[in-house]
Amino acid sequence: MKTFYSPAHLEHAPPEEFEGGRLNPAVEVPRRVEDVKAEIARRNLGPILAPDEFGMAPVARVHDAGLVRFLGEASELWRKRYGEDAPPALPSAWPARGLRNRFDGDVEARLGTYAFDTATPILKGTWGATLSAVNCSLSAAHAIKSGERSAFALARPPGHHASADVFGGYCYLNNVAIAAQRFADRGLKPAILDVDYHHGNGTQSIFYGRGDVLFVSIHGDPVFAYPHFLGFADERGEGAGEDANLNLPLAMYSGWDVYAQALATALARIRAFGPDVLLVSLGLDTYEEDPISRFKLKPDDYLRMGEEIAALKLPTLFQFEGGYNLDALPTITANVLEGFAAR
Ligand code: OKP
Ligand code: ZN
Repeated sequence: MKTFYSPAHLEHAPPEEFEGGRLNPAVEVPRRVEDVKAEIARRNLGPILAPDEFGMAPVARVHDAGLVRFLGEASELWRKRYGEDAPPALPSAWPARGLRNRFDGDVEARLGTYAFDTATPILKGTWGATLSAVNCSLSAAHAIKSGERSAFALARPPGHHASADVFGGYCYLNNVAIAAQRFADRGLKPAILDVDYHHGNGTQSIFYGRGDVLFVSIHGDPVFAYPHFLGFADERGEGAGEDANLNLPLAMYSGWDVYAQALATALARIRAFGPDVLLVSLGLDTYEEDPISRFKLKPDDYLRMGEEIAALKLPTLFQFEGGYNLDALPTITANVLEGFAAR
């Protein structure tokens, strides 16, 4: 399997994150991708390639122009205002109910308008890293269109929490959605399977009104899990997208027995949709010792996950998303890819 990787992600290194009202060290860090890359090389899972440049047109197919412009200029505006050595840009106020969204405001106003949480700081290198991640996804899509059975976009920041015009959840642009749209624009019918512990609210919202892209997600029930405000089972799509959205929220501490059943349901729905290509939002934060999540998957379960996905016999793009146990992350990520390749 070809893996696409760019070192540009190293320039996006958030120092810290609010958690439980306190500042903790960040978990979405460069080492995640660096160590997975090393494991892929160690296990000889295939070539690790630099992405091609695809420019902004594929991004504009998914994202709002105002969000894209803001992400591109936010760091500079922030540092002009607060100084070159200012901490990363974060919102401090949001246009909640009764207030006005302002798409043309200053950097403080637009941080509130475009961001939905405080977990997603904008640093000097954030935009470059974000674009490199998109290019990895598009390169993986291109490899699959050229006949590869599978490809892995090993990139960060992740993307599945970013919607057309809102960023958050460590995500700025939605890598997997941009790749799925690319397939759709080339006449292929995509299905997206999101196995990250957190619901892919951004991906869901991008395709919610569309019947040409299926979105299926298995995740911690938003009753207790981030992102809190989307991901419930009654969200089934709307209009032309009715029944093209399937959420499978699971209870706290779910292990492989429960998870495997949900995965079987997800795969059956994907099969029934009859897609030409599968995109997997591959979050590895379902692991039993993930520091921010509460599922109980074990290392060998990820081999099974890869095998089950392979049984669909679809060209498959794996998109790296979450997963924060740095000791286990290389092993469990490579296990999915190896399980897939073995079938
Ligand atoms: C990104 B991905 C709550 C902190 C929430 C954000 C989690 C983002 C997960 N106090 N932190 O889906 O792995
Ligand atoms: Zn996650």
